Amino acid sequence: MSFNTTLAEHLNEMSTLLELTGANRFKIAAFAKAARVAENQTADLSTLDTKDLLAIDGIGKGVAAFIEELAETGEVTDLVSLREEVPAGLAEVLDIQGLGPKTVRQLWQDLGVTDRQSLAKVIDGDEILSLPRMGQKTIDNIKRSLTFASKSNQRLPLGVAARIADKLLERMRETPGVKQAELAGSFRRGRDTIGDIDVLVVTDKEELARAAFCEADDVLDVIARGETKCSIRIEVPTKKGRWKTDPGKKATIGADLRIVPAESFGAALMYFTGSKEHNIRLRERALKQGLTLNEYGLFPDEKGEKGSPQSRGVKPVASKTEKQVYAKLGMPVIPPEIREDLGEIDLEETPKLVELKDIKSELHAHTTASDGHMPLHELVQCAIDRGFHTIAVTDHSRSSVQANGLSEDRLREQREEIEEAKAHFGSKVTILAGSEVDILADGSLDYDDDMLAELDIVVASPHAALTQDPKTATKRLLRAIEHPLVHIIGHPTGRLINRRPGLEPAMDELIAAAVEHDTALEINSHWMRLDLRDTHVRAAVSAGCKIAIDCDDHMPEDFDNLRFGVSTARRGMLTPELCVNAWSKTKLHKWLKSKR
Ligand code: DGT
Ligand code: CA
Ligand code: CA
Ligand code: ZN
Repeated sequence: MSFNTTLAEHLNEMSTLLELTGANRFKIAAFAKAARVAENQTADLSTLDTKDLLAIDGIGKGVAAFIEELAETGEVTDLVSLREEVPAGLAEVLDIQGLGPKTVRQLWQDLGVTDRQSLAKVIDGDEILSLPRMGQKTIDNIKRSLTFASKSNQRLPLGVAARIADKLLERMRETPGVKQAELAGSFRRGRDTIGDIDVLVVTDKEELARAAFCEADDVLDVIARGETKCSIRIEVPTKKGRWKTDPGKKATIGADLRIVPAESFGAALMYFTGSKEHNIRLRERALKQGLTLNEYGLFPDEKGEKGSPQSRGVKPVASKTEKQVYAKLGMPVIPPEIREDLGEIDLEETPKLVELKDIKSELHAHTTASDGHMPLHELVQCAIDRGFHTIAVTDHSRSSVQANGLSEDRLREQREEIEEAKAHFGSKVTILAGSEVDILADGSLDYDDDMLAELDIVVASPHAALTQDPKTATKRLLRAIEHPLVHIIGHPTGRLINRRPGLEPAMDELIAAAVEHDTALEINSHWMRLDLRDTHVRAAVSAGCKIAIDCDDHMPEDFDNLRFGVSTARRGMLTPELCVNAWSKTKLHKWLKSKR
């Protein structure tokens, strides 16, 4: 993380904490403003002296001292003491709609509220009514917000859960005695949001595995520490990215560890991967075959016998690997992503779903010309490093003012820069001159057709007016899909997971039009978007619609989001044939040219 980013987080946190301790409102505002200033500075603020800092608009004496202390020591004493004073959970309470800092402060000081849970406890009591400005109506509003907030915050976006899951798996695999470790549950199935993380291990040193799981630094709470099952709550590190995480708001996620015997690892992995609905179908199928299936294995069904087969010492017909269990059920191995009881039980063979390694091109990426953080050369190098044969440069169009969208003049200038980059990189990669052109509210595009026709690739995306009614949204998107110069519709609904629902167009109409006009629909791989979502992909694939899986890169790390796009694609049963990014260079370029 850059110093300026760290600084902005500290400044934001300072501002929030000052608010909660009832500080002077000018001081609160000064820190909040400084946070925005810090984010937008190109110079590294840790390298500036006091004079230069004070010369920046929005940085006064107090903030300058704050910056210098942070640069020198890595912390700020004022902030540290405020953190000790204010319970960490209060920031979350402050986030609840209808609760301002004054009220939150009172709830804390007078009623001992320190987080959402303790607020939920006092909300039904009489004491809360004694607070100034607190009537039944306000209380009802808070209650409603509290339930909504707990609902939408329960599940973490896949990409956020991945930060914990990847680490947890690595930690278990490195623990002495551990023979096998796998992630299961919704994470393995690649769902867009995760309730909790499930980990399975086989070990001959059980106590070490329990300790590795329950005693790591990021464990906030151990809910259970049993022989074969442990449950913990983990703190999720916040990361600054394109979508800011709220200052001071600590996300947490639960994780379950199961220690299972080596001989039943496959059966356990199947059971704990789920989904529950898929498991139920499998058990029905087993019963029809005179077998019984549980997390220990597939057993002969001895009707009338009491207790589980494993407890009676019955030998399973299969249990060690998933492959063996599925085989004995007379089924191909079902990829985890489609274990959702949506027809996969009847598959005759394992479908050849698209894989991470199939992806050979990136067709939606930004540079510093608009709101990206990578200069053109860096972007191209990232694509080369991933082994891609093609990289498309698709900066924002003029209407995306907040994203520094390009005027037609600037877009033409960029073409010159792209020509220079082509000469520089030679045959290492094909660089496409493109645009992510805004689909305006009425479905028209943000550049003239003449301009669009000059580009190698056009990704058209909705960015504004995302609360349109479904009918208007359908018409709007249909117009873009039908446009002869458009190749791909970027993040078609504009949803942001847990944040905004986005457009709700008639997806079947869009898909039919996309097939007819040979336009691809995008799966935007950013974990905040995953748009198209899995169900849309599924419908699109069954209609034969082309799909693009792109990362919409703004910074080098964004390329790593591809795995989330791919799991969403797999959940939609996408095969490499329909995925334009999985095509060879020749095939891809032929399609792109067919629209010119
Ligand atoms: P999540 O955590 O809400 O994102 O979703 P899952 O699918 O990871 O659910 P979780 O963590 O409650 O359980 C993991 C898997 O364990 C689940 O997918 C299927 C299996 N499982 C758990 N409880 C049951 C149950 O009561 N019946 C059956 N058949 N399977 C269960
Ligand atoms: Ca789970
Ligand atoms: Ca679980
Ligand atoms: Zn974009």
